[in-house]
Amino acid sequence: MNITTVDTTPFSDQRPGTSGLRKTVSVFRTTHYLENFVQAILNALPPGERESLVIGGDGRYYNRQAIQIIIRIALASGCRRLLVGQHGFLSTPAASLMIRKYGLDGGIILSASHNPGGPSGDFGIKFNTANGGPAPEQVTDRIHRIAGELKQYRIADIPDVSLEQTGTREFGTARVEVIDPVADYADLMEKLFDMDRIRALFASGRFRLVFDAMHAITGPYAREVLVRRLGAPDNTVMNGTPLQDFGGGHPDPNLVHARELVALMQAADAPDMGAASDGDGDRNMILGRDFFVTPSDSLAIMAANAHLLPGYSNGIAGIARSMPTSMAADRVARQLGVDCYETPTGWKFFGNLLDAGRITLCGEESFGTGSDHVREKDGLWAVLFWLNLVAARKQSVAEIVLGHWQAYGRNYYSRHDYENVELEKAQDLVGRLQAVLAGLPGRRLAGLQVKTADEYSYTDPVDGSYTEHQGTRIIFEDGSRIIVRMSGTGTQGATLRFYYEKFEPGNGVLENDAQTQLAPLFSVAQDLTRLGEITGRHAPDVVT
Ligand code: VG1
Ligand code: CO
Repeated sequence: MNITTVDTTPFSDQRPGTSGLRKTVSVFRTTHYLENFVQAILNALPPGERESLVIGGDGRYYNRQAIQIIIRIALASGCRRLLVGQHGFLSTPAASLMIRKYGLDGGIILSASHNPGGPSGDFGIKFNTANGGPAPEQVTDRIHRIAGELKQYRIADIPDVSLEQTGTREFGTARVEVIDPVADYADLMEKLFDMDRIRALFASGRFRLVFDAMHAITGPYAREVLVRRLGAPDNTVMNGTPLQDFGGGHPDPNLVHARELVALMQAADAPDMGAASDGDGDRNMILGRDFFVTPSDSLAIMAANAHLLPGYSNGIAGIARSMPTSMAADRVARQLGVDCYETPTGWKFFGNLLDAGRITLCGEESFGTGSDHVREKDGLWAVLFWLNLVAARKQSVAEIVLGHWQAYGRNYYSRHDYENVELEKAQDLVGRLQAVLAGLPGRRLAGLQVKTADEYSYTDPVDGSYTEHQGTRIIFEDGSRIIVRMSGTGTQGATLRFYYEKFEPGNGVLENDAQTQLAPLFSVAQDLTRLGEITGRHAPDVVT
């Protein structure tokens, strides 16, 4: 195997965000751009801890070309074992499983998750460490620093490795194994859930599910688990073939982007349950008949019911949620007598808590839920969890949620996104908001008394690592919250996220529309941030 050393110039913008490095495809195709970043990842790892990797992606445009480049760079850096998903496919949760199951040093996942794909779309690289989870900040900071100084990369001179058939190719003493990306994952799901019970639910003919893979990575996984192993009819999986441009869609499972599914679920003959997943298979949306389960509620309901499922029958050790996620899960934790942790946005902050055994379930308001079965959020896992719940409780999705609200109260919740705002304006807005925080406690706004107002920072309780600037929060005496943060996953301008939450006790108004219920908080946030005046925006682009 010939290895060439190539002179290159460093890129200062290779800073991973909330979840990996995301740029447009055209940026990733800039000469040396991808090569540099992959070399920086490998250089950031101590020798001896970069010998085995899993590589795969969500099938988006440039996935296959990128994989060939990564194989060459990895071999040139001394990797001895590379597992690559067949056709280049691997969902994010399956990649996490592969790392853990085969004791690998890490994984490189090619995805920009829910961002659109295609030649003019986005591309991305996530790096996961040996625990199977997203690299923590210390590691991504090191990668960024190395990328900003990189002068050379090394690349092996080998032909393209065919990804079409599973099997092993040898290059000197190194092996490249093309593996079935689905089988191990499906086997793990069988261990966690009551497959017989779910199979009986489908066989009864009285229950219909539609799963929208949004032309992204979960199609093959959903077919294997739902159709082949659980006996659901073929037409259960819609948009099940991964496409390079996701069929022109935006593979983000929410009420706005999963329009086709939402329309199905609102029709007169709607299926009993609807679900969708995102580009790389780590997000999920759960719907009942004309009924939407907010991700925050989903996490709380999973926690309250986990003991009904085989994989969690011994109960849960604890729960974690990202800071902007509603506090519904906290109420369940209190009832169960387990700890509930609040972490910054991004799955990487759950890793230490999961590894230390402090939590079993975790989730984010952004359609992400997961457990200690892997170290990523897991879309199809969440769907199976809900299927198992429906089968075990013999209730509809809506009945389960309503019952939960009656028992625990309802945390009304909504997120408003303002996309593609000019960066300076977004920074200006956040800066001005922060400047008035100190004067807010004690003031009454829209009839609510402000309790605290601050910028969120976090000290990891396991390793003591500290991170700051993780969002601005205004918390009211009654537990209502307004949170403002800037997205760390976009590729154009800035996205401002406003998160709203208001609690209603179990004997209160439980079935109101969230937008109506939260409206007083919207005005408070708009006035405080001078949103309209600074950004010229008067309505959010996406409401979830
Ligand atoms: C968003 C979500 C966050 C999630 C991240 C990655 O980040 O808010 O909760 O972890 O996307 O999701 P941001 O910084 O844009 O708010 V995904 O499915 O990459 O992988
Ligand atoms: Co994703």
